[in-house]
Amino acid sequence: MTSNYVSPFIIDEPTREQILTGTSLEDFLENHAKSNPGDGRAVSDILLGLAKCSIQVRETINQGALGSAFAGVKGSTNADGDNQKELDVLADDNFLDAMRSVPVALYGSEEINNPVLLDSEKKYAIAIDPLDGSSNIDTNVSIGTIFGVLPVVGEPAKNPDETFLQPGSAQLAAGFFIYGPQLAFVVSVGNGTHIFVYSARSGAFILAYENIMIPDQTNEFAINASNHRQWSAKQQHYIDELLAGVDGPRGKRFNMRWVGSMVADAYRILIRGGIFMYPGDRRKGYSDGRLRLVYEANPVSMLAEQAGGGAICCNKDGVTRILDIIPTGLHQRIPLAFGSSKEVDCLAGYSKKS
Ligand code: AHM
Ligand code: MG
Repeated sequence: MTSNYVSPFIIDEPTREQILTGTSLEDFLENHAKSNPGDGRAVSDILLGLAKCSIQVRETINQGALGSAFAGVKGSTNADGDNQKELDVLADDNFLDAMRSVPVALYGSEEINNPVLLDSEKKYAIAIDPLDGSSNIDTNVSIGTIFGVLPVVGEPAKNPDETFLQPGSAQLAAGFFIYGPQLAFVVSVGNGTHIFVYSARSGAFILAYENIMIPDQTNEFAINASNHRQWSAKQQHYIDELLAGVDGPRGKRFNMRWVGSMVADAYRILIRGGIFMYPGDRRKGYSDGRLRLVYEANPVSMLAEQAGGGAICCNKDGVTRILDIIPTGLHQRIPLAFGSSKEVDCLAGYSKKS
């Protein structure tokens, strides 16, 4: 049977990829290495190692329920008591292996209780959540990998924890991969936040947004509103005033989005603004929220700040910039809010009110 059907997806015009400058991640990192004689080369090698691994992880994710990695719950729990899925563990194994061939001394992961010593002679450490949003794995919703790169301090073989107890401001680089409709890499090496999109056509990550800036104002918020009754009075008051819309004190309607994968909510906020919150609440084990300081809050806070946004912790002690907090443990949780700078300031104002 013959058909005259012509796919609308086959086009002769240049794609946006061809029109873009065509800067690949490799070019970008080579430039970073050359212009930063100190840590630049090592950081670039680590980022490239992570990026290559993300392509493998993405291939596994793309198989979905047809692949063996979607077999479901592995029957074990991670350091925080969450059920581990096959894919959580597989992603962790893949990234751990990838870090063996780059200058990483220590690997601190959500999926492993204690940091893993890879090579005590190396000078860098990686803090990673290999699969963020893992409750979305089976639901075909975006998930991701989020990480920060730290300089090693002290003696990694004797006291591996010490390196991970540095504040987020010590991060040399941070980023996340998002396994969504596109495979994208959001990264900062301390000079802005940039977004690379993976091109299957060229087999490379291509710079799609250079120096992305989060709009400073927003009318969109992200929070798991089902926890409303468990929040502090100040947190409830802030959200209630957003929900009051044009008739309330904020005088405008706010929209809500909650993916349940922080990386996906963060990507949306980078693209069009918004505020993300996971505050502490009264549920058992949730007094400091759900997100982990060292490998979730710190990387996303560096990316938000480098994109002109804000990132704070609001709790009973007041308001603190996330990147200034000295961690007490690799798996420590922290109440987290980040996003459009004026909205983050506004939330801080509510948290300070008596
Ligand atoms: P995870 O690292 O175990 O996937 O947990 C972190 C995730 C975030 O990606 C997301 O923002 C949050 O947990 C969702 O929590 P909840 O299910 O309470 O809405
Ligand atoms: Mg996870």
